[in-house]
Amino acid sequence: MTRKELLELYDAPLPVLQEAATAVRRRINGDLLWYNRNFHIEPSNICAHRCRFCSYRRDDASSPGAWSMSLDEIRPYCEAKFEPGMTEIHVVGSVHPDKDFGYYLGIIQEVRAFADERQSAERPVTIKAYTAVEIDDMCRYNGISVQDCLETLSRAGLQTMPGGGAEIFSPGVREKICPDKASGERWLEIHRTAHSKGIPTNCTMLFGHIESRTDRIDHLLELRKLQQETGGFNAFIPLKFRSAGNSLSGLGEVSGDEVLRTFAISRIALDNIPHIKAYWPMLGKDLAMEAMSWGADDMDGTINDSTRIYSLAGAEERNPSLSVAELKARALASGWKAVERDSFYKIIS
Ligand code: V47
Repeated sequence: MTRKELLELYDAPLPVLQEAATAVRRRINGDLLWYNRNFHIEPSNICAHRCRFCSYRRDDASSPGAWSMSLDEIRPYCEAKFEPGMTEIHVVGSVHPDKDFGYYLGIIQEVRAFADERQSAERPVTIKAYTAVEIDDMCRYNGISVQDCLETLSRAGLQTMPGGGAEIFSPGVREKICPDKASGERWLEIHRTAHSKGIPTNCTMLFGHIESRTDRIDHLLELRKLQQETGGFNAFIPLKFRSAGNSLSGLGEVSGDEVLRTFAISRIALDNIPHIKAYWPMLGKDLAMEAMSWGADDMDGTINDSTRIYSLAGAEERNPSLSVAELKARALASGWKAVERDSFYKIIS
């Protein structure tokens, strides 16, 4: 669909939009509801950047609520969070002003060594690590190319990348909400390079702050274009802006209807990306389940209380954990068939 058609459809009566998105969802994913078993490592929240929507970042070690893990702390953290059968470790944090490439590489090496000991032949553990923004800063601060950076991380064990840092590609909006980090063009270039090296990635959009619906559609169309070129995106994740504890708090938050409309438009605009993820720690479990009937097909994972980015921004889930039993029961109650996947959407059970 064209930009104009998508913009018109955004305003269609809710049942029309829902039916259109569900038709695409069913064509691509049938009645499956995908999930995985995973935990996150957030090595630090001390960050060189000052994104206005972020409630998680701290200036330095003396700031209240700041943390920073040393390499020696990575393994004990993995020991505490890993449960037998988990298949993914998601590593994402901040751009620490004092850490060099050796630190980020060291984290991957530590996590890989831990995962190699704990994984089984049936359930290998995948490392999904570092947003394009983190990669951009590693390259700039350490004078290395994106190619070399990704090759080195991939040799150490990075297998796929999360979709964070995309925010909204519109330069005007980016200038207002996150002026000092990688541009939209740079974000796309880094994902293009990852795909060319056989590293699949996810993509995201942060919506519900100062951007317009047109900005969102332009963002989706850029992602669609890159996917047509590379085929390297596994999943798209619309991230609803949560307003607590950041400098955009005064904006409040968009309604549930607007969230569901955005999921529906995303599913329709991005029918060349196989999965739309409703990330439950951000949306809350109820809205994430509802999104399944508006184009989404993937809930992300069990998490095991290992992320703080969203609870600090006001998300309902203070200590986010979702058991497989609860997930299956919720899926069944809504008429979906829960399937456990690995990081590449191969069915595990
Ligand atoms: O880029 C930060 C977002 C992202 C807020 O790829 C906020 O599987 C809403 O991308 N309100 C990082 N959103 C997280 C991310 C992610 C998460 C889970 C799974 C995957 C995946 C990727 O979080 C940031 C930013 O867009 N974010 N602050 C906030 N206040």
